[in-house]
Amino acid sequence: MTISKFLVRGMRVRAVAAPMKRPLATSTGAVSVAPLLLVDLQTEAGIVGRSYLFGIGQHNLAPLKALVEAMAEMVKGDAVAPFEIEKKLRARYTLLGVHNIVLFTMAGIDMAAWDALGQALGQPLVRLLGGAPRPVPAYNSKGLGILPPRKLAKEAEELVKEGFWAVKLRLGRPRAEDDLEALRVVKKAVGGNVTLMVDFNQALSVNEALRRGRMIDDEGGVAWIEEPVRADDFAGCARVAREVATPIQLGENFMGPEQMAQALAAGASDYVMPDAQRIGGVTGWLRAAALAQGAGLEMSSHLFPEASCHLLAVTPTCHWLEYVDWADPVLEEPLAHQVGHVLVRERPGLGLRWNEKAVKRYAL
Ligand code: SMN
Ligand code: MG
Repeated sequence: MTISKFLVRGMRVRAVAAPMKRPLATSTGAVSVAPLLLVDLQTEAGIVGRSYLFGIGQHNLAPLKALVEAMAEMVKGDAVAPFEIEKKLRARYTLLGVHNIVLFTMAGIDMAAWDALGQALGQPLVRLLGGAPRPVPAYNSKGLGILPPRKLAKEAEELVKEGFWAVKLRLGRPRAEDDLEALRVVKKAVGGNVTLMVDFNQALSVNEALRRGRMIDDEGGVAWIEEPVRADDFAGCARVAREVATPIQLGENFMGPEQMAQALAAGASDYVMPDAQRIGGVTGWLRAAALAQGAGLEMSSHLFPEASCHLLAVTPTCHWLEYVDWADPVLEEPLAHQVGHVLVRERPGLGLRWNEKAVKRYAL
């Protein structure tokens, strides 16, 4: 098959609710099943490119599905060339605004297109991007939500026992003392050799973030403080980043590389962790990785570990992969991890294949 004649035929989109072994409560909402939209980009050559989108809530999957189907009509018959598809869709959506679910949908199509290319060329995404498969340092992010201290200690031990040297604790309880207690309990449970991140999920005012940030500085041993205040309050984030010694981490809510550039210009964050769905898929990630390189900032990933491991492997300032197993119930071959690392495999493209029986069972 010639790549120049490799054309989009259509998109098949299915909504599933994948069960989660450990529901995750954050300060601003809980996730107890993983609402996923499975995107199959069908090509005229018969190859199917696959990706998934994470809806956060099940009610978000219907509008996402409608958008994927609308965009599928726009790119029908076009070459499977992700940069060209991005340019076309951005132009078509400029008047509406390339944000939020419009951007997520574009990212889903982008990732599926890159996956199709990888399959057509028989290469894993990491090789398509000029890199080589290698283990990527990962933290176990499947648990440690807003839980009572007794449950936290047990869960922290379990997450480490699964074979990781880093975990992330969610904070943002109404009382700072309760966050401090949770932090102490988890630190004690995992011991000094385990890297510990904390995530406020935007729960705090700037003043409260300064107070709790100093509290965490005094306590010590925290690798980063994630999203202490509203994620798009770059001035507020910058103030917290300046005045708190522990590094501030932002990124899961960067809506495309353009917004990440604004955050960096404002000095809003010490580290960055884009989300493949919000940053604009593989294409958006590549641009974001160059921004992080230019700013000299360590770059981690948010969710989407299957795509993120390829992307981090070609990211100049690669830091940590956020490991979750939330898509595993619908995957033929879930991502493998070993001694604190996720392994990038030699499977073509992103390496996603659906377990069709499971897809049927969890269909919405
Ligand atoms: C998070 C975001 C979205 C869903 C679950 C958890 C959290 C993280 O902010 O960084 O893992
Ligand atoms: Mg987070």
